[in-house]
Amino acid sequence: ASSSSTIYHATATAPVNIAVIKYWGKTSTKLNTPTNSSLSVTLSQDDLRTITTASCSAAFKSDGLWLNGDTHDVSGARSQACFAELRALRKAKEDNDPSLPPLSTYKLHLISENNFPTAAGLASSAAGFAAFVRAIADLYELNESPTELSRIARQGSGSACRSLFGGFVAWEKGIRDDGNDSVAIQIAPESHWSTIRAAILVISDAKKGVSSTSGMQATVATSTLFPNRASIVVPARMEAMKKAIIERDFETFAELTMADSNSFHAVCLDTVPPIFYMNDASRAAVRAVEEINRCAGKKVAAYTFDAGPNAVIYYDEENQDIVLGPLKKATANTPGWPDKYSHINTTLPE
Ligand code: 2P0
Repeated sequence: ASSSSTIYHATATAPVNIAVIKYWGKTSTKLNTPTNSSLSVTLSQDDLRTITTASCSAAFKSDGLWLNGDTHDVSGARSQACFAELRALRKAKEDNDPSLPPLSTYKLHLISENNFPTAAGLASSAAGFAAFVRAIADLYELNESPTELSRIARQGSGSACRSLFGGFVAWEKGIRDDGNDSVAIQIAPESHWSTIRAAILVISDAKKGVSSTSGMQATVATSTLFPNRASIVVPARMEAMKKAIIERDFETFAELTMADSNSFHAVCLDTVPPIFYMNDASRAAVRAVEEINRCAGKKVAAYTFDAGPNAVIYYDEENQDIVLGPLKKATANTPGWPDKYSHINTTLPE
């Protein structure tokens, strides 16, 4: 039995994903639709994740979100779009089954916690909005597929759509004007290639200087390299990357990952005014990986950098010693390399 003070709740987690083919650029800022498709690897829940409890009650006075104990504004268009979509799906369920409590009419409270520094270029918004959508969908007992929920999470933060799945995930940019086919699909589950590892070198946990949203809009508006990247380079890479993943071809995976990170940071530099996300320590990590691969005589490690200086290094677990040993040595000798957060070694879920 329910009363006006009944509180309904559900808890969900979503891991961080790290793109190997980068999302950078929007065709619509309102719909959060991208100029190019992207592809990522979802990290283990045990390593970097957001955990969110969604609750609702007739007694709640307003919608609210608390992240790591601080209140966050949910009046923005992105949070509101997610709330509206999820409530509409719940409302349809209630219309079909009048015995259900009218949760769609209640205000929502979201309590969220990250187990990693927020806004440090570690894709906190991706895990955040994915957990936000997943928790409310669970609270509302929605049966929508992860792909359908990804359509909603995309409106919160683009990269969040990819965190609805584990394993290897593509965000297909879609061709519809309403954005409804701009969704995530799983290319392969984590079990397909469970020996892949990611080492995250946290060079700085400071909040990034240029937000992704404003940075990508500036790039789209001013970079002359960007149209070639979005329409020619990335579409070809998406196909090659899917093939490399299906075939568990680490060398091709590594080549494409490094090339796409460099292409993304090149269009950032080509933006007016230029955007610098990588720093001297980031470049030292690049040189260390290049040297590791040269010594191995093949590509055993791949670096990638997001909208911040932190390095993510992908490798196959069989090469752990030849990758992490020299990487630790090289970074220990680098001026400006931080003592804290030196390495978070992550594994994909089993
Ligand atoms: C990615 N990044 O594919 C790329 C690589 C950063 C560099 O997705 O404006 O926070 O919320 O849609 O998703 C960061 O962009 O941007 C991002 P919004 P988001 O992971």
